[in-house]
Amino acid sequence: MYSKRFEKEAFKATVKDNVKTLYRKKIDEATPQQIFQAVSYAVKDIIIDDWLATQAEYRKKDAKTVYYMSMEFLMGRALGNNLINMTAYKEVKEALEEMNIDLNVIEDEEPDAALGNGGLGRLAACFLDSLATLNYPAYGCGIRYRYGMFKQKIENGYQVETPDDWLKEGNPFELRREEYAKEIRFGGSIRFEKDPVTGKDKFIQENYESVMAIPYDMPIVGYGNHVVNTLRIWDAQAITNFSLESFDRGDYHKAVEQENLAKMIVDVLYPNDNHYAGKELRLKQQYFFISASLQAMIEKYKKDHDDIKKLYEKVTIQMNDTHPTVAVPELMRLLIDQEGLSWEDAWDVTTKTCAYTNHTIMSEALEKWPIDLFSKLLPRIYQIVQEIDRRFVEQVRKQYPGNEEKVRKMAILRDNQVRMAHMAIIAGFSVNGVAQLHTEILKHQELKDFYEMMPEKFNNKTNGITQRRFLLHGNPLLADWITGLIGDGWITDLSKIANLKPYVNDEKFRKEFMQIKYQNKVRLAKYIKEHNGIDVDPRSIFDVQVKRLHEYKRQLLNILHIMYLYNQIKEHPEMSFYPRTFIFGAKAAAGYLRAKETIKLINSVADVVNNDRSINGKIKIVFIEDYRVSNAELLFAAADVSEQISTASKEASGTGNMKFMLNGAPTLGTMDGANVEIVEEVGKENAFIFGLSSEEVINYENNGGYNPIDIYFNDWELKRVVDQLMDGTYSNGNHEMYKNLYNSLLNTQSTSRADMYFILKDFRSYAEAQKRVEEAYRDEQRWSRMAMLNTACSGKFTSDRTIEEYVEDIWKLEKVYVPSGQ
Ligand code: 26W
Repeated sequence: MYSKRFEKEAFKATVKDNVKTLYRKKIDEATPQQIFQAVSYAVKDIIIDDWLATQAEYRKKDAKTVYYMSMEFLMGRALGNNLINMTAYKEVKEALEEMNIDLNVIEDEEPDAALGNGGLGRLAACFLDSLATLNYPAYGCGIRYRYGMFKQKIENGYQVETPDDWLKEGNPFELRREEYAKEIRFGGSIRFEKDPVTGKDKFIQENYESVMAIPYDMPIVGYGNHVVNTLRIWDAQAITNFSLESFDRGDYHKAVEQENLAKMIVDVLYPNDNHYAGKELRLKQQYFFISASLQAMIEKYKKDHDDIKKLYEKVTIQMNDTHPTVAVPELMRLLIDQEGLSWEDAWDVTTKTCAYTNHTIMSEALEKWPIDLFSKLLPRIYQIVQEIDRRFVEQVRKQYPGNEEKVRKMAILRDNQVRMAHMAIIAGFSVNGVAQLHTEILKHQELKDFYEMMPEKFNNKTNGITQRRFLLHGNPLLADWITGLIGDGWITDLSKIANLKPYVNDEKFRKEFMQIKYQNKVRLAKYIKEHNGIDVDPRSIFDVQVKRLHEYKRQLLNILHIMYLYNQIKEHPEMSFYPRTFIFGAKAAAGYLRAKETIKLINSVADVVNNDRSINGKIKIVFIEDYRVSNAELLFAAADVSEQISTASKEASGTGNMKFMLNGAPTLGTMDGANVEIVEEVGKENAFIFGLSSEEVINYENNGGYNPIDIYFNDWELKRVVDQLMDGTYSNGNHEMYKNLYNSLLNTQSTSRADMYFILKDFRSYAEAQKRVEEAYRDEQRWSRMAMLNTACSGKFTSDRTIEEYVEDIWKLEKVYVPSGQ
C-alpha cells in the first residue's frame, strides 16, 4: 500500500524539495521544526489523492453520512498517527534515518491539537479514527479554536496556565476552504410578515450582528483502507465588505466591532470539564459552529437530492453531550424558514435526524441557559424552542393528566432557564449513556421521567479507544511483540487480542511481556529525568493517575494515602515496603480552587518525600507537567497500576482506564463507569476493587450525605494525615495553604456537604486494596499473569466496537470501499 508514493528515494526527494521551496535551505541546514513541516507536507500530498477518491466514492454511492457534532476534538498529534494509518510509519522512519533524521524527534516538533478538555474530546477523536478505519462516511464538525487547552506550567508547586498557541508555526495538515464560508447571525429582533405570494408566515431577522464561518478541513486517515474522512472545524471572520462599507461611512466602531466579534468567538476553548459556567460567549460558539455545519450539510444534501423531507435517509446528526443541542432548533429554523417546510414536516425530519449522547450525571455540568441571555442572542431560535416546549408540555399533560409535577420536572423552559438536556432528549430519536452502569443510572435516576415516557429512545454505548494510537503508535515494542505472536489482525479487529490468552500460561512469554514493560518504564524514567529532574527507579511499581483534576476523580484520596504511607515508613523504617513511584498528571480548570490546591499539595508532598534521604527512595512522587495526548502515550505504555478511583456513580465511563488495560496495567479502582465492564472482562482476581458501590453512594446522597466526623475521630492514622493538611508539614509552616481541602473533608467552614466525595469513607478500603497491589506485585509470576491478561482481555474496549454499535443501533450506515486514489 502506498508503495509507489512512499518509495523511499522519491519520498526523500520530496522532503528535500519541500525544505528548499518552503525555507530556501538544504536539508542539513533545516531546523527540526522545518523538517517536521516539510515531512508533513509530503505526507499530506499523498493523503490528498485518497481524500479526493473517498469523497468521490461517497457521492457516487450516495452513502448515508454521520455528522458528529462536538465542541471538542482532542486530536493530539497528526503526523505519527497518519503514517501509522497509511501503514507507512516504518518505511518513512527508515527513509528519514538514511537522511540522518530521527522520526521521533520530528514528531516531537508537532504541537498537540488540544481542542478539547478530556474524555469527551478524546472520545470524539477516537471515534473519527474508527469511523474512517471501518469505512463509514463521517464528518467531525467543530471549532477551530485559536487557542486550545491551556499549557500547564508548574511554578513553585502551583499550576500556572499559559496560552496554547498551537497554530504559531502553521498547521500543515489543514486545508482552508474559503469557498464554503457561511454567514451566522446573532441578536437583533424578529419581524413577522405574510408572504404576499405564498401566504406563508415569514420571519425576518433585523438589526443583527453577523460573522462569516470559514471551514478548515483536516484529513482523518483510515487504517490501511484508503479512506480519508474529514474533520471540519470553523474559523470566524468579519464580513469584510460590510465592514468596509461601514468604514467608508465613517462607522469605524461598527467595523471594529464586527472584527472583534469574529475574533472572540473562536478565540479559546473553555477549559472547564464537567462544570457549566453559563457564559454568553460559549453559547455564541455553540450556535456559530452548529449553524455553519448544518447550513453546509443541507447544501451538500441538496446537490444530489431534491426532497428535503427525506434528509434523515442520508444524514444522522450525533450530538456529543448537550453542547451542540442548539442543532435541534437550528435545524427546525433552516427547514421552516429557508426550506419552507411546515412545522410538522420539519419536526418529523429533525426528530429522525438528531441523536444525543449523555456524558455525565454531575448536576453542575448540566447546561441551563438563562432565558434572557438565550432569547437576546438567538431570538428566532428561542421562538422555536418555545414552540417545541409548548407542544411537549401539551403531550405530557395528555399522558399524565393533572400531574403538574411531571410538567415542572420535564419541560424545556422552566425557572427562567432553557434546559438543553431536555431539548436533546425530547427531539432526539436516540439517547445514550457511555457505559452500562451510567446508562442504568440515567434510566432509573437522573432521567427517570423521560425513560418512563419514552423508553424506546434509551440505549447504552460503552465507550472505547483506538488501539492504533494507544498501542500501535504509543507502545511499538508491545505492538510488534503481539503481532509476532498472533499476527497483525488485532490492529483492525481488537477482539483478536484474546489470542494472547494461551501464551499467558507460558512463563517465557510472561517474562518477555514484563521485559517490554520494563523498557517502557525506562523510556518514561528518561522523560521524567528530563522534565522533572527526578531520578525514578524503573524497578519500582509505577502507579499512575492521569486525568483531569476534579474532586470526584479523587486525586486527593491518592495523595492522602501517600502521606499515610510516608508516615508509616517514617515510623517503622524496618517495615517491608515495595518501592513505588506515584505518578500524577492533571490539569485543573483555572478557577477551580480546590483542584488547584490539590495540585499544590501533590507537589509539596513530592518535595518533602522525594528529598527525604531517610526513606531510601522507597517512595517517589512525580507530577507530570502539561498532561496531554502526546505524553499520555508514554505514560500508558509504562504504567504498572492504573488508578481509577472516582466516587462510585460519578465517572460516566472513563476511557483512560481502557488505555491502561490495553497496555497491561491492572486497574486499582471503584465499581464505577466502565471499570465495572473491565472487571467483567478480565475477572475480579485481576483487578483491585475497593470502596462504596454506586447504590451505596446514591443512597447516602438521597439521605443527605454521611458524617465523616466519626471516621475522623476513630481512625487516628487517618486523622493524623488530615491534620497534616493544616499543621504546616507540607507548607513550610503555613497553616492556610490547604484549608479549602481540609474544610471540604470536614466541612468546618464550607457551604457544601462534608466530604461530598466519600474520601474518608473509602480511605481504609483503598489503603487495603493498595496493600493487595503490593502483595501481588511481589509475586512476579502472579503479577506478570495479571498484567498480560489485562492486555489479552481488552478486546471489548476498542472504539471500533463502539462505532459498530452506534452504526447498527443508531446511525444505520453502510460501509463504502474506496479504491486507491493513485
Ligand atoms: C458545560 C461544561 C462541561 C464541559 C465538559 C460539561 C461537561 C463536559 C464533559 C461532558 C465532560 C467529559 O469529558 N465527560 C467525560 O466523557 C467521557 C467520554 O464519554 C467519559 O469517559 C467520562 O467519564 C466523562 O467524565
